[in-house]
Amino acid sequence: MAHTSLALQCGRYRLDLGRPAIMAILNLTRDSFSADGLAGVDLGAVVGRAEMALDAGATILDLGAESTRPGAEPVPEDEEMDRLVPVVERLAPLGVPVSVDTMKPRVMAAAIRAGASMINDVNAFQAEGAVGIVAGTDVGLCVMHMRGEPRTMQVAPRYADVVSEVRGFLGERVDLLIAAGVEGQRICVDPGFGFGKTLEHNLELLRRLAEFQALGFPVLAGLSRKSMLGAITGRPAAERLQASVAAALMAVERGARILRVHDVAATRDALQVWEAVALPP
Ligand code: HH2
Repeated sequence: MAHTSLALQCGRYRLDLGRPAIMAILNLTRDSFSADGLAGVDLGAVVGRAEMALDAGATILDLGAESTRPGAEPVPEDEEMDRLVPVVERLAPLGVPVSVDTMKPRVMAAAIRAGASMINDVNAFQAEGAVGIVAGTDVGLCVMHMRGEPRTMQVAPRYADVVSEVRGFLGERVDLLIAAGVEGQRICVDPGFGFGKTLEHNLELLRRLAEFQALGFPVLAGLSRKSMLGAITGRPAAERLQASVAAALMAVERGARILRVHDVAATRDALQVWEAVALPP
């Protein structure tokens, strides 16, 4: 089994993953912050939320301007860029990597120019030109598995063995990135909970998450408030904090080293307990 690196290089930052890191989700989608569309992102509010997330223990900020919820419609490229670029410029000086969650190569390039240190692509850099854009930079990359595309991905997804198929896909994408010149230390991998998977697929992925360590890259897990937790608990997204923390801990127990979460403070507390037990001084 390959040795999983316990660090991630994101531009000028080297994230030590000896202890799991928290990536805070900051959504710039129209429904989160806006009133008036393109110019509707309230920069002050986003910066305030980012600072709160950092105070609470986040060490990566993940900005997204296009919802990838099942059934979501794509956001036009220019609109996505207009929402993201001013925010990246404001957050980049805060002293932690700013990650941008996008599938679009032009948006990736604009985000990197604006100061992003990481690109989080739920489409695993499969869009034409995406690999070329990120290969020529020094940013960190999150390579995630998705079956299909957000509009249709939850329509009857099937796998013979979800873990080996998702892992095989991630391995191929990583090989391709490395062949294009990306240093391995810039890569992390993510099985993509909820992206073209049934509840049973998601549970199997979490149960067997440790098998992803064989790829040799840090594993990122995004379980926060996901509908799989709603299916289990019967609760709406706003009431899934406890379920999210439970799922995050199970992911860490199985080797995840970056947790993408909405609720940073609660996740931090849970991780501190886990660290006290699992990582004695
Ligand atoms: N999940 C969402 C978006 N981006 N990126 C990674 N690497 N892993 C994930 O699991 C992941 C992701 C879900 O997106 P959305 O439904 O838009 O909501 P939110 O961003 O609030 O989680």
